[in-house]
Amino acid sequence: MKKVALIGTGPCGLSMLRSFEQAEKKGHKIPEIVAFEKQSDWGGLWNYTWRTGTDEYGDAVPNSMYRYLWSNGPKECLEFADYSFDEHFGKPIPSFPPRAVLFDYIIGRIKKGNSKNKVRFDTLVTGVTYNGTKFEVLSLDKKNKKIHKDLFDYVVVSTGHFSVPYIPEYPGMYSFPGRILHSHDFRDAEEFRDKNVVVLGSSYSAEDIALQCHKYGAKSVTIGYRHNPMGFKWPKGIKEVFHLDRLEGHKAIFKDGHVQEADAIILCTGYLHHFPFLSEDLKLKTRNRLYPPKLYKGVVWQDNHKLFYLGMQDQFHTFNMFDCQAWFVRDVIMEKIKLPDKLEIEKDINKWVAMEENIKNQSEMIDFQTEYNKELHKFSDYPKIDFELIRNIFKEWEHHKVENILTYRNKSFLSAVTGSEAPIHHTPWETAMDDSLKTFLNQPTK
Ligand code: FAD
Ligand code: NA7
Repeated sequence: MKKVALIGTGPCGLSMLRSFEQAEKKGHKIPEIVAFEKQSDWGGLWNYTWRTGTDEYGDAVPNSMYRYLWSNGPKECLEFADYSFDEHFGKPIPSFPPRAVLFDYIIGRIKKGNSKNKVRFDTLVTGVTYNGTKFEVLSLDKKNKKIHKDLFDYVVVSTGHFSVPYIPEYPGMYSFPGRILHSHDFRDAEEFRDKNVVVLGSSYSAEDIALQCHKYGAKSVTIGYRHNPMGFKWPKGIKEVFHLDRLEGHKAIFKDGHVQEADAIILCTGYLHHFPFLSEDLKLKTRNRLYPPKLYKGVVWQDNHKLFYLGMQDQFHTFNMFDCQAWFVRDVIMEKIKLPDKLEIEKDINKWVAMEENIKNQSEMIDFQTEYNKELHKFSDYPKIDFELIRNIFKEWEHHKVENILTYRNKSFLSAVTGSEAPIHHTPWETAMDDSLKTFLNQPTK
């Protein structure tokens, strides 16, 4: 029997487990799957921890999510085609749920089956090499401090790429008298109440952490962008200025001459694709982009077709894209999808990379990833889902953000899976301080 190693059980790993489970339900014989998860539970980034730095075993904490994190995109864009929000919660829920609600949803689908017994928890994969016919996988059982060596026919890497922070240094950091942290270690905006906060970066983390700090009472938030400002209509108390030049004592001095007193610097400077466990010939090397090179259909390693990566793209689409990827990979492993020859593979990769390199704006980024998702979807029996509606929802969401960055999360959309309409949440996001599942779901009926 073929053996598959699945590394990581965040949303991508769970999509992989679900895809095999669905094939088995339809009567197909599936390979043996061993999933490795370095945390004590599944769910990846959505499995919140207060910890930063290292865990109780000295292993790096992968989590980058924080308290009060609400979905930054409409839930209708990430809904599973085979398990709707309506099915999970028994009723339509608002479009922008907090983290705990999305965690419940992700886990809800996989909990229904018996995939958990395929997972070795608290187990860190420390080495993967290919010997010409098989992959040798070394793993560390963190609890019992035992190293295991197993052989596999296939390896699926689903270890995420928002766990290892990219931390630049600016002059003056060495002697800055306040706190300097990366968004990876940001856990609670309450810490910055009444503080002057400087946020560096101009992408999703910078946007959301600036808003969080503002919402929870920071005295001021100054965002320093390096290339392009986000340019939203920021509320009073948040401003966006050009590129940090240096810190002098408590002062943050920007290249546009702006000077700001700062108590804390939060580096929202992104993450590294980091695979210390993979041998060089198997290692994906990329920045955060929509089509990392060397991956056929975004998932099959060009140099070894028995190695797969899930979710390595920059992400507009998430959970249903991970599903489309997992269903595709499953069918390659189960030989239902036949890969074309090397030349065809190279041509296909080059086509997508070239298309990505021609993208000029956010709207085209949404179009690109929607087309990619539609392309993958064609190959497998992943259930029907209206990607055209999702494309339009993403574009509307972008407009809502431009209109008012504080209120975009109060909007509602139609499900691309069930067609049902999300209710408007009972409390506007700006004033909703309690992000618990109980409070969120306590929606008065119409
Ligand atoms: P992860 O969720 O990172 O899971 C990877 C798993 O692999 C982890 O469980 C980890 O423990 C495990 N692992 C890593 N290395 C090893 C190893 N060597 N051995 C064994 N196990 C290992 N997406 C949205 O759709 N909506 C949002 O609102 C949203 N907000 C976000 C906010 C933040 C701050 C961040 C960082 C990301 C956000 N995302 C959001 C995107 C997020 O990347 C995806 O939702 C999703 O978590 C990606 O899933 P994944 O399985 O690829 O990776
Ligand atoms: P991203 O989206 O990869 O963005 C990284 C940001 O960091 C980006 O704006 C970069 O600006 C900026 N950056 C990188 N290096 C620097 C330096 N040296 N100085 C200033 N700014 C810098 O990561 P995020 O964390 O925002 O988002 C990741 C995920 O988390 C995402 O999926 C969200 O859903 C949540 P640049 O444009 O290169 O100037």
